[in-house]
Amino acid sequence: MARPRVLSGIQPTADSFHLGNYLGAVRQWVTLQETHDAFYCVVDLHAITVPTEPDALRRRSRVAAAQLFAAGLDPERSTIFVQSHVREHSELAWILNCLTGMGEAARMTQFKDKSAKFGESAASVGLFTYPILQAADILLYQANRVPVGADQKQHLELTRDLGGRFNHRYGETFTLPEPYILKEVEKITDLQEPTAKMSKSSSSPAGILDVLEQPGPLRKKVMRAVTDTGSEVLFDEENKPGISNLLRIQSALTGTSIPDLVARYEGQGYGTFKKDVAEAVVEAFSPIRERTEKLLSDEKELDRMLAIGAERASAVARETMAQVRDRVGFLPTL
Ligand code: AQP
Repeated sequence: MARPRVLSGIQPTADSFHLGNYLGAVRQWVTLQETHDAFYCVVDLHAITVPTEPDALRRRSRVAAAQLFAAGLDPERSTIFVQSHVREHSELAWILNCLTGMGEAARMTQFKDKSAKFGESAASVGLFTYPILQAADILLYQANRVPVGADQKQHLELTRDLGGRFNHRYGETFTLPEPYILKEVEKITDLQEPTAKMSKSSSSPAGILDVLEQPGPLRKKVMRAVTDTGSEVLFDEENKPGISNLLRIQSALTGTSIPDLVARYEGQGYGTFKKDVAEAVVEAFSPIRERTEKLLSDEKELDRMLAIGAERASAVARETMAQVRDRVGFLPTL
């Protein structure tokens, strides 16, 4: 039997992924390549929905791809590619745009959050239709599962709605995907603002743990993470969001359950606990940083790996789009 297909994407919007991207997405991508036919992309078309400098985009796209390989994605088993290399993403997005209601698109909360920074009227139409492009990314590959963090749940629902609408209107064409969300790591929060999501673009440097950061600053940030009143290491999201976030991180990185961690640190105060969290983060990130640096030292080879991914992804995308064009009623090209 064919393996179920998985697809996910990550934006090249910073010079490093952060701990939320790593635990909420990338680490699961690595696990899923063992059991799934895996497609993962660096979504550069999504990155330009906010003003982006071309050289920074080029650099960040390579840095993102290198981190994916460095984190353990195997180009033999997974198809790793850059979104803009496969033209069909934009083409399908246009068709899905024409199936989406204005009100439906306006309900997407990520647009509201992200546009708040510029003011809604200054935000681009691309930012507004971002989730529709995301739906195209997923439907194009007939993905069964999409591993994401909790922030993407609403976009996955829209993807299912649009795929279902297309199928209903034009005939069965798309697989409707299920989100794949690991509850324990669905929302890693900012170290300085432990009720907000850790985020490439909205966290302050002190609140964010970057995968490519050196051990020294990583340790400092964990030690300075906002903790809560009291001194007991307890999991209590409401009253101790800072310590609860660190417990979630430590549990995900070491494989020790949260109750076992709470028992281990009983009566020891926050200091010892934070030191251990810092070590676990450094231990997880250092090998990825070193491998990323090595991959980036040979851009030609990295670009070659991405070209292979683009070719494999294009083969699937072309097949889907041939069917879509025909169903919609576009004339064939002779
Ligand atoms: N804090 C988080 N906790 C758990 N998962 C997270 N993800 C992001 N932040 C967290 C997951 O990482 C994947 C890739 O994210 P993205 O690049 O598409 O951008 P995003 O979700 O918008 O993340 P950021 O860091 O906030 O990026 P910017 O600032 O560029 O918008 C997704 O699966 C996401 O769920």
